[in-house]
Amino acid sequence: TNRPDVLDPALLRPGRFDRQIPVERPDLKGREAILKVHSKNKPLAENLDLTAIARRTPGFTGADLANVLNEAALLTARNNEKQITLSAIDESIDRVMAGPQRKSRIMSEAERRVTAYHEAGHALVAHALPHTDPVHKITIMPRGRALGYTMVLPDDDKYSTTRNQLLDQLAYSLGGRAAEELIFHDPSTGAANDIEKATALARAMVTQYGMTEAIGAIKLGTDDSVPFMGRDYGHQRDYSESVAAIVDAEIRGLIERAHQEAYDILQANRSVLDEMVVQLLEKETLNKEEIAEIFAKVVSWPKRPAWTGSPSRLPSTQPPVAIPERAAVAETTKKPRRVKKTTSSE
Ligand code: NHX
Ligand code: ZN
Repeated sequence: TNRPDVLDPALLRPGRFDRQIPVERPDLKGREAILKVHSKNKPLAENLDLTAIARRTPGFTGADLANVLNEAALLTARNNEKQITLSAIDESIDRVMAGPQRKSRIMSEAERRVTAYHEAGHALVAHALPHTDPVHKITIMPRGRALGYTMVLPDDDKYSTTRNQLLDQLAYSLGGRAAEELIFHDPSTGAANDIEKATALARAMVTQYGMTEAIGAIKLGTDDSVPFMGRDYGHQRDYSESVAAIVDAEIRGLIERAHQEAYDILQANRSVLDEMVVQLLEKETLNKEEIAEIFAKVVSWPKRPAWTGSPSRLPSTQPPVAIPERAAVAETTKKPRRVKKTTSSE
């Protein structure tokens, strides 16, 4: 069941269903193993690396991964090819994530340009901020309901997220809207989904993660991810009107600061933004290497000051203990990237 919360407690007493086994989304290793199972009877190109595919599909379920391989097989057959290549897999990952290409949707040059600035805005903000995942792909090819999208992908599976990572994510989400404002002074309705995501994230930071000073480490409201029987999805308020006003002010503050941050980053890197737009209008889709080349000149944005949540909790000036030598060496030989990340953080 997805709803253990509504089971009769009598069912869950010892001797009945007395053990709960959560089945979560697969991690990197799990995804690789699932891909192995579903690719068994499919003709994969020899150089196709299942680990690489697993890396590109964080958050995918087993069913999503099966779908990716099926779509890739169909695309391959449709193109009269014999073997499933990485480019077929790439297209099918995009399909599963955002829907099919809409080649027939005719976009005016003016709309393509707005889309290009919007996506370049997301990507530039993500690149400039220190706690975001690398930008993997940018496209202004319409797909599903979207006119364009920007994909960031972590190098490794992450099991928890810090406040700075979330603040960067907020700014990145608003980067598209900020670019529309900076360049055209007349924002579009298209950013609705970005705004919805940013608002939900800011609300969670305030009411679930204890990441603002005015509320502190208090959980507010009943869980809104699980619908209660017969009731709608939504936030059930279990706090007073006056606390609700503070929550609203904190959400507003988080969004407002992230929006400004995004705007400032774009303003400070205007020539790179324009260059990205020129390339997008010409090539439609840019991959990781092409993106890195254009972004080489981006000014890295400074880290935020230390934060403990209260002026009476002083951040320690004494650094944490070093990561044990053994672990560091083992990681260097396997995944050099991860070591770099952990040792360079403050
Ligand atoms: C429309 N779509 O509905 C057109 C076709 C601002 C350049 N009139 O933020 O495409 O305007 O970074 C999930 C996914 C609404 C839910 C995408 C709900 C898109 C997408 C509206 C780019 N990229 N917006 C974006 C976009 C649009 C929309 C969604 C969704 C645009 C933006 C959609
Ligand atoms: Zn957007």
